[in-house]
Amino acid sequence: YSWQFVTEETPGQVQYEYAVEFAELLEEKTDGRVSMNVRDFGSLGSEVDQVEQLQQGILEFGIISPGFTGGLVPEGQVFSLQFFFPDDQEVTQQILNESVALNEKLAAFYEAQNIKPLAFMSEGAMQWTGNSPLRSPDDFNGFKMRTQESPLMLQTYGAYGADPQALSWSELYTSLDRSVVDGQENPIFFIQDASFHEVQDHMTISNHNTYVAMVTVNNDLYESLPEDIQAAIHETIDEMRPRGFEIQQQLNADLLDEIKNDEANPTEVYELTEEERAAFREIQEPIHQFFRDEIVGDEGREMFDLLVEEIAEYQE
Ligand code: 6CS
Repeated sequence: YSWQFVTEETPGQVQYEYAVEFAELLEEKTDGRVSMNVRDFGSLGSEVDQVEQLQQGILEFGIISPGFTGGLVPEGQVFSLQFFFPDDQEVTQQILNESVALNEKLAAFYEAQNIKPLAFMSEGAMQWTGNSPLRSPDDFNGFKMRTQESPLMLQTYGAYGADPQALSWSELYTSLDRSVVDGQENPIFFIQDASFHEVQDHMTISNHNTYVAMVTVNNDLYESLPEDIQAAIHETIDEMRPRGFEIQQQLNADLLDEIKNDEANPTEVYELTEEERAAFREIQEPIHQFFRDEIVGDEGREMFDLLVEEIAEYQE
């Protein structure tokens, strides 16, 4: 088997580093029956183009962000909800690993689109950057916020009074530089590695969401594989779980220091207090309910209700 593995990121970033280690481990476990080619982001088009190629089986494996499948699998927009998963990244990763709502129910919605999620991984807590300070919901009034292609994500920023706009990240540096947009959200490692801090004056440690990506395989391909290869894929996924977490933790910690110490590109880093976060949370909570009641159907509601129960259990 000779497979292409695409990610939405470049060398030195979480998805890419994960994919390289995953590929090596799977090749080793299958004694070379599988060979994987990790592709660089960009050569195959945008994040959305990659999802389509994965659906068609032109690409076999991919790491994709649910934010780029909002139209295709509305249920996946659960990851666009702010202040929904626990702040504690380890607890959230444990939920991502073990949740039946996500690994069975949400996975089935993707499988219906010929994409099989094998794992959900945190790339770290999300932070805001802007060309002006972002400390209260009012600061978002009229703010041109860049988001991924998810209708619900646009709505979460609309609720703060922002003027959100969906873009591929390949266009984001230039768009920030030229003030086509005023700000964006991402985990710290990505803000530094994509150099967004060079064209933004402020960074807010808001921890308003966890950046979740999915490790996926084309479903038809997966179903056609012999059992021993399927088993090797799942073993690789399981062994990579702690590695994925370590990769993001390390990169997020190291690159925060890089941003703070970058004298050529000064960025004011401000950490929201719990009280300040509460003002944002209050605006987002009705959107959790809106997702449940208006965005998804009956099966999506079952998934959501189960996930809410699971989160409550893990938080205890
Ligand atoms: O902001 C984005 O769209 C990109 N952010 C991350 C952390 N990974 C890939 C994604 O396309």
